[in-house]
Amino acid sequence: MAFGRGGEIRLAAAPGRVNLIGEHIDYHGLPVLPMALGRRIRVAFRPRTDRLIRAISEGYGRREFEWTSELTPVPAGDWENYLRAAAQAVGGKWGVGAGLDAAIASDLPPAAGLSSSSALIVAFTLALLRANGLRATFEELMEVLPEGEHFVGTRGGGMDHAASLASREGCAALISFDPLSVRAIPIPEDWGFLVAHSTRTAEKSGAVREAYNARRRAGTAALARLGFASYREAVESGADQEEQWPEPREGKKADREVRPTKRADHEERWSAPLVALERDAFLHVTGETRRVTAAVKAMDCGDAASFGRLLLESHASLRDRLRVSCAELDRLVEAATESGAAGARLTGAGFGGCAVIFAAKSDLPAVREGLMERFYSKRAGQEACPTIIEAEPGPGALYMENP
Ligand code: NG1
Repeated sequence: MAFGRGGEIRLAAAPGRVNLIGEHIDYHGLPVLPMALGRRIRVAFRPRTDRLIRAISEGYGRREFEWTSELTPVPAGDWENYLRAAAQAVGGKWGVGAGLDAAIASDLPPAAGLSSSSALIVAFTLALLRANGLRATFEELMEVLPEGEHFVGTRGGGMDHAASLASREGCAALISFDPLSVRAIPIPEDWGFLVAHSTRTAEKSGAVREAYNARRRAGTAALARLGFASYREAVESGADQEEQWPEPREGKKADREVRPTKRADHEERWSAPLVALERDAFLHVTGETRRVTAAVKAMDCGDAASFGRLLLESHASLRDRLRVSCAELDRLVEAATESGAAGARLTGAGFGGCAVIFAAKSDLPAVREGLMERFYSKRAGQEACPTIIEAEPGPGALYMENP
């Protein structure tokens, strides 16, 4: 090991995930449908007797810090923040313990919408716990992990951690947050998924962070202005479907106000105008929630056509309503359907990164070829090394036999 010989080396690992459907809704407490990948972050570690945490990762260099109860972040973009987030999460709930020496390896591409950063936090958290002889339940881990991610600067939801921890092999994970639960939905054997990179990098610890947080704020503001206690209540009320939602009029997009028409029993609710981004965030969130329910039904009964259509609808809503897509992702999704995919959509926060592409397993080679021809060959320099991964549903960290 990089930090000298001796002592027993132990292992912890956590997989990345791809979200199949349910985008930008986990942070509003709504159910989502990701699956864990066979690809993972692996941590080989050796417990120490002091509080020093030392880690090395190929391509990212070596870091070390003293584990204390009041860790603060180092400058944004430094990978040490993920280690600190894990130490802070463990320290906050179980107390500061013994540190460790760790070597980290990964076969997950970074900044690709596959949640490599959450996988790193999950794997490092498990390493710290194991180094200190602690066992944590899924619920306990979910109390601290999403919060730990805020330490890095993103106000994300809990989807990535839940999927990385509690997915089952061969299954998608229907994750509900209120109350927390994970239901394994078997993926039909003949369904296949590709994850393809758009060639635009979405570096979430950088500029995209504010755009992501703004979507979250707009959705929350819309809910409050409309007087709903939660999105679940808004979806159940059917308000998004029954009311008239006029398109915004002339003017600067973000400032335009829209006022849904009043319904007798909702007079109060509609008296507050929404700006366009709030309206659109509200409609995306409610629509996406319905699509998740429909997608689970489609998966349960092997209805590939409906599942594919729902993915395309999700992409259109992320592009037109939430405005988190980009030209490359839009083109990639189109190229996928032109190549025979049943559906495709951006996955993860968007603003670049990857699309998830759904097709019959037997069609995957043709879809891959079509993407080369229609998408990657048109992008200078990308033809040589396009990032297309076949996403096979693997087990979460809590169910792995060999980390
Ligand atoms: P990505 O971009 O894959 O890390 C982020 C959030 C998720 C979720 C999606 C959008 C973090 C760690 N992850 O995923 O919780 O909100 O965006 O659906 O912030």
